[in-house]
Amino acid sequence: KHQALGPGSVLLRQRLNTQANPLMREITALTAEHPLQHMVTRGGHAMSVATASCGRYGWVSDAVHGYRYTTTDPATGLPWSPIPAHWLTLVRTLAEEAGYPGFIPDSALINRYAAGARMGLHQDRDEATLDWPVVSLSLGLPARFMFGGPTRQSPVIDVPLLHGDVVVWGGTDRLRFHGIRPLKDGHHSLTGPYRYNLTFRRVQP
Ligand code: MD5
Ligand code: FE
Repeated sequence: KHQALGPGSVLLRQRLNTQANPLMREITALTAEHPLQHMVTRGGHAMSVATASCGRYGWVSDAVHGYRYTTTDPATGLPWSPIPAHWLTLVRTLAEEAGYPGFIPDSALINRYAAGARMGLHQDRDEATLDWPVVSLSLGLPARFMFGGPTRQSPVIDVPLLHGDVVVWGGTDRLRFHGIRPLKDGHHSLTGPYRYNLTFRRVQP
């Protein structure tokens, strides 16, 4: 049930059950207000993953400024919507199960992968504090997660991430390189042709 992926990382396989349907409905509502966007990296490449955020801080990128967190959505000019209260409760429980009690995220990133979408090896280090874990929820189509090490050259292990899986990445694993291999096409009864990934973070201490 609780599988250690690394010294600070825990995979909670198929942890989401009845929560998956309401999560998907709320994703649909949130992304109606804050449309999923293919953010552009510094240098001008559009990402294949489409993203939106909620919470006090949202993760954005554009060709001029690169990756950063903002309090307003560049697509609409509006403040990001609050993280739904029951998401906060769920995520706090999941983090506690993984050994990180008291987690209150101030940012939730919604990643949508269509067939062929991928995320190259990277570190999550745009946050002003690295003391808290990242809690990641997978919905819909399966993905192959690449779990690397402290450098880009470190060997990578492949971990399948399936509908309902939760991973909590903390401690010394917080800065490991990681990515997602190109999504295979398919159909899922809840998400259709997509994989959704929700990642919850603490951006400001
Ligand atoms: C995904 N998303 O499945 C992943 C899940 C992202 C991203 O990578 O940046 O949106 S979060 C995976 C993660 C986060 C923090 C640390 C580690 C993995 N790690 O140490 O391997 O779309
Ligand atoms: Fe990441």
